[in-house]
Amino acid sequence: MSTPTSKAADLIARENQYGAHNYHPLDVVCTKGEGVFLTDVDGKRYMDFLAAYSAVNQGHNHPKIGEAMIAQIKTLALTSRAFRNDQFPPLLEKLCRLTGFEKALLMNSGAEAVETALKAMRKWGYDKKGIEYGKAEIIVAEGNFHGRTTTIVGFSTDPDSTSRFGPFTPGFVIVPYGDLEAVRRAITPNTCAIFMEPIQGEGGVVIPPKGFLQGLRKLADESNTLLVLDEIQSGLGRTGKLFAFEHEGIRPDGITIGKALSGGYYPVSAFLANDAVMDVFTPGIHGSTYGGNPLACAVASAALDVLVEERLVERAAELGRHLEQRLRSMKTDKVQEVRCIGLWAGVQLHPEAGGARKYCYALKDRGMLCKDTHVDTIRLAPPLVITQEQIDWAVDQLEAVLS
Ligand code: IF1
Repeated sequence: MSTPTSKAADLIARENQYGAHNYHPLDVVCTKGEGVFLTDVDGKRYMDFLAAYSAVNQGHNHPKIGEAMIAQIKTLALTSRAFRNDQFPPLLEKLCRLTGFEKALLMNSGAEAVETALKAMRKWGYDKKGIEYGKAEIIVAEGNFHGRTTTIVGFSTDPDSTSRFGPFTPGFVIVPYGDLEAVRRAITPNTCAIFMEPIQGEGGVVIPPKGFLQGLRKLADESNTLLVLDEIQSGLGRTGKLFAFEHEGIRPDGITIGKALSGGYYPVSAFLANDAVMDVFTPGIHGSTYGGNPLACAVASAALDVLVEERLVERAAELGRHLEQRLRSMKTDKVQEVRCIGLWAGVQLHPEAGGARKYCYALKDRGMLCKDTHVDTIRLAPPLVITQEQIDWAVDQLEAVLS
């Protein structure tokens, strides 16, 4: 593993001295982003196979999104929602037309969109389903990742996310991911919603059994329960569809989105649903200072345009098939399982391989950045603007370090 140069070492030391140690990042100190590439302070270029956890599906520093941001910065950045602005309505309309939902509620971080969705699910349960107040239950999945607030980590099954942050918010029922019978057994008259990722990202790109989402849809319909899906990481083209739920031809009652909604320029997230759910929100009961601000709307609008105009969803589908074929034909005895959908893959190694992190370090030395997860899995998620030649080069590096 290469050691940082003096410039990088100085910056790392200052980060360690003045920054909370809530991450253990790779020792690469980036100073420039462009498309699929990041450049470090010593001028070394890397191919980014994490894409800020799918926040830069459009590629780093996409000029069209940047230009839209700069233009808006020069006119109006923030009014708060106490007043109206000329960027918010067009973005709302664009989002609803693109997603097929009747309403959108704009927030900032993904966790805030998730918290918004949780509040909507519960209030729908009380106001519309008639659940006794205080007894609403939401069914969630083992291995979930929905953000880092205390309510959200309270229903995490990852000790790193949840330990020593209690006491937690009640009303969450955890079932094995992909297990429809377990979901069926967990449903009670107090269940207001089933809330899951259509594909689990942090879990290591865990793709549920075929028919799982269709089964959730059926169980939700049979029990007058909402089905809300967290598409913050799986959405906006990553899996080769605009949203991952489209792979099973179902419609959820609501989704959360974020990350690539702004192409990596600015925190923008949203909860989307039809009127029957969204009308639980009445004036003054929910909001956020920056939610739906003009700058966020201008950035998100351009980010969505890039997704559509550059056919990034179709690219992810087409190049994803190539990525999967290359990964599955790697000559290595270290790989236990390859999971791949669109341009999103988890390469799970045998425990005997010694953990994924050391291979991420070796890949960094070869000019490729990616992230390990859950000890044995290398997560691959390049910007959707990647080319087939770049995919081939990247898999060649991966095959070399795993040989
Ligand atoms: C970190 C993980 C990924 C998400 C889904 C909501 C959120 C996320 C499906 C919350 C955020 C980020 C958080 C970031 C690293 C990254 C992550 F490793 F933490 F789990 F992607 F897998 N729903 N995921 O993936 O969105 O509030 O962050 O905007 O916390 O280190 P956020």
